[in-house]
Amino acid sequence: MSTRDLRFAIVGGGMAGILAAIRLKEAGLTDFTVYEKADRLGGTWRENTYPGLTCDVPSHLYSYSFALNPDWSHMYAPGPEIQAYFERVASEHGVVPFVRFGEEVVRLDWVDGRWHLETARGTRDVVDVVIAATGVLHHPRYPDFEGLETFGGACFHSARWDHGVRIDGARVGIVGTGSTSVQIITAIARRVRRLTVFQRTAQWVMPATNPAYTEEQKAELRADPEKLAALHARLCELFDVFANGVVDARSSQMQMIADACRANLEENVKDPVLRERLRPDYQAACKRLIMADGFYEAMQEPTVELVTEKIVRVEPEGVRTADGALHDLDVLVLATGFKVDAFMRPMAVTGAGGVRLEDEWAQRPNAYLSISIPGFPNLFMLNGPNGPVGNFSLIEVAELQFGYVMQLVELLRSGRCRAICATRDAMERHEAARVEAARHTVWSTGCRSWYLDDRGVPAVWPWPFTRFREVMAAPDLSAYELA
Ligand code: N01
Repeated sequence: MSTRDLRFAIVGGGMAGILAAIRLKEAGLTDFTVYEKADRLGGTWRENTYPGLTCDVPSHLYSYSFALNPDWSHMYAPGPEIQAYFERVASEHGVVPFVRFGEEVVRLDWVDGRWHLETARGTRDVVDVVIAATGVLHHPRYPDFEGLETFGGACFHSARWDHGVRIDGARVGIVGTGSTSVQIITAIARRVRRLTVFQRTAQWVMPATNPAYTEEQKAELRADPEKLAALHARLCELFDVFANGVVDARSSQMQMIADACRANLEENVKDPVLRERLRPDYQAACKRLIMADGFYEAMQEPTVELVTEKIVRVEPEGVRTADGALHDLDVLVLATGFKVDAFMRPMAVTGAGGVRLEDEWAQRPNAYLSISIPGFPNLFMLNGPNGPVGNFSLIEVAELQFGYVMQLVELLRSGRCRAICATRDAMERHEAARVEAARHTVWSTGCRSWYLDDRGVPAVWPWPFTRFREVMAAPDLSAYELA
């Protein structure tokens, strides 16, 4: 068997795309291009620039295992620092020359055993393998409020923050109370004239203080890479405990989280009326758990008003709620989340025999182990559908997935096969087991959240994270069709 030279396209230059590029280079597979639609790397950390943006996963965990960073400023690093980290790592690992910026991939066609790629600018490429690293929380979801377009002030989505708009001293409204909104509220409550928080569903909030690392601590980690690695490993273990707990709604970890959230609410919201309005009626961690420092304090600022009446429409002057009240606003921030089922769409992808991804995913997106779609050979997704999401590091998830993908790539490179993709049977068996297991997770305990698919099934990895590690360690080739 002779080895084969492979050409790769990596779609997306965020955390996972940078990772894929670094790993391919390390493996000596340097015939690749990273197609990035924007003019900078960084993905979600490039797109989100809202005030208060912080990673709610500890920084020493939210780092590439091969590029640990002794210089994180805080336990939970601010967004711009994370963006700088990704750009620095990409630059230090020589990724940038492989990137074509301003190139949005719009088409992928599997023709005669290779992927034919086309970008919005008309650039064409023909590659053997595509790595889709297009992110999950990528496409903003806008609410369909009547009259939204008539609003007379500034209005934007949290992921499209308009820094030209003055917040200081303004009357600001914010729709939503997810992780994003909580960070924005905490950051701007004292800067605005008035902040009106439109809450559809109350949230459990896990207190998470965010101490800065001292210069001595940073110097110590810088001087001792083993200590830095041990810190990363310790956090991985700690988060495993959490990740293993969420898959059993009655686990002791979930009970501890529920107790901590309840105590946070009871002890930190003084006004009993406000406290009840902020009290959720579902189990903690059913929605993505909010980790926050100072949110309840912000909600009790005299500038902040909590509105729980339903929004009925937006008018030129502000937001009208079901009780008839008009909330006058200068700025309206839509922290309303993301379309989480798009993945690599709207890219038009046509696989073997002319099957279109749009049709394959007509009901909902799916892939064997979140990575490979039957009928779409040599196309591998990172952070694809139904994978581990939640309050842990998507970097570790992507690293494990890419280690798995590289083993499939090795089959192509070594000449064992020319095309590989999961079988439909393997995907369907996996999906049936996944749906059954998902029923016992905390995400199924009765709340609305972005984890749930159109059937109300959590679109996540429903088993312990340790099992995910085991499955990612080596592909079961009986689940694949090799051609
Ligand atoms: O979005 P969300 P997010 N009318 O979907 C409300 C990650 N993240 O941007 O709960 C009124 O969680 C909606 O209400 P309800 C993290 O994974 C990470 O906050 O559906 N309200 C909800 O309150 C997170 O989970 C970091 O009833 C409407 C909010 O908008 C994910 O991003 C930081 C509405 C949307 O919450 C998404 O968080 C920040 C409507 N029509 C975010 N439509 C890190 O630190 C929606 N809402 C890594």
